Amino acid sequence: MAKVKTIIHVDMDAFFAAVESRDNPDLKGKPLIVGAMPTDKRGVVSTCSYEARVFGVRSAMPISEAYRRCPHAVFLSPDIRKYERVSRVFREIWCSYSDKVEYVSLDEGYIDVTASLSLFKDALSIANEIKRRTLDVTGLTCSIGIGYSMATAKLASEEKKPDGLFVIPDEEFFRRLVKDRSIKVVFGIGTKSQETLNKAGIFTVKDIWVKKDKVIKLLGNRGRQIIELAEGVDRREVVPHDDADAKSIGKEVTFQYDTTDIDYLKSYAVVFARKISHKARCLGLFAQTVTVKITYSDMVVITRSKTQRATNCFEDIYKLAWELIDSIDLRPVRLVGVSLSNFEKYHQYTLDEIGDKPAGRMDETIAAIGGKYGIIKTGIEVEAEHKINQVLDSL
Ligand code: TTP
Ligand code: MG
Repeated sequence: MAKVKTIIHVDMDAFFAAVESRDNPDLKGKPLIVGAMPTDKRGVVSTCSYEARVFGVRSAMPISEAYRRCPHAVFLSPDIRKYERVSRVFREIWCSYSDKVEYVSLDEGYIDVTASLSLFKDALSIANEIKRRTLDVTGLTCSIGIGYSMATAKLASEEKKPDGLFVIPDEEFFRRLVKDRSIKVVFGIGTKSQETLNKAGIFTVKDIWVKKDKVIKLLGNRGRQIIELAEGVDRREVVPHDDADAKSIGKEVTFQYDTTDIDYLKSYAVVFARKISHKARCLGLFAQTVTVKITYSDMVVITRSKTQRATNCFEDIYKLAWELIDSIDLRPVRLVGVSLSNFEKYHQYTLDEIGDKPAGRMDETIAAIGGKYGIIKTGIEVEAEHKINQVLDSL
């Protein structure tokens, strides 16, 4: 039998908004919306204070809708650099309890404390200590979940938000807790799968348990995973990101049919650049080297790299990847990948990065208000996705 794990999931409360009201006491207790400005037609809400949530304002909502619901709120633009600095401080606290810490985003992470329990009283004491130390050092509150798996720890941290602490000790407790809840509490069920399952009459977690065949028929192998998660089984391990030891961050795709269409390859480079730029930013990493990997139809693999001033900026990454793709021998390609490596440990911000360089600022704003969530896209990304869809439709 697998060893029982104890996992802690930490999620800061109203993170961007909490940092802003910490730094400006006039904002305390007020509805505060961090994101685009109300005059910005295409912008969205990054996050808002719990006072604004009372009016129905939510992350990712169009800013115009947020303004309609809560016109008296204070609207602020995100200051990602500041949030990255704060994040580094509380991540250090997490790391003092285990060397198995996985960061999911700037404000969220998993700590596997299984091996640390002999050093500390129990998981509850660790969680309480993390909450107290985080508040002392950063002035911010967080919500913590303790579970026997990553999925249950995450679910637990959402139970008592804000400033919450909740424990899901075992499978039996989990099953009792979620039995009659909407299927969206199951890790891995997004809006699309929810719609598909709802259409087939599957609304609650219990429905998944009793209609397993239907779930598998509708979602295939992913359906099998979802059934396991709905039953409280999650085999994932916490994968520590050791910033100093991170070797590379990359994404690649193997095509169904080989291609010689260079614009198709470049379109994937754009999509990958956004993803790896976001991940590098979350980890506070700046890469000196961008690499493009190509596997040709005859399985010959080539890599082309370029080393330059360290960056994690989307625009720098895709432009370098494009240069590298332009330099390859164009014959049928089976796989394309883009990766970052050679990370600089202590990055000295340049004036361009701190200041008004339009590309950098745009990149930062997109990362803040939806890059990760795919809500806001630059023109180049829209074009790239269009190209990819065109090719996929023609297959
Ligand atoms: P979340 O942890 O999802 O939200 P939150 O910390 O603001 O609030 P909660 O108390 O419910 O945890 O996201 C963390 C930060 O990520 C959030 O402060 C802003 C940013 N974010 C976006 O920029 N866009 C989004 O759509 C979401 C969900 C978050
Ligand atoms: Mg949060």
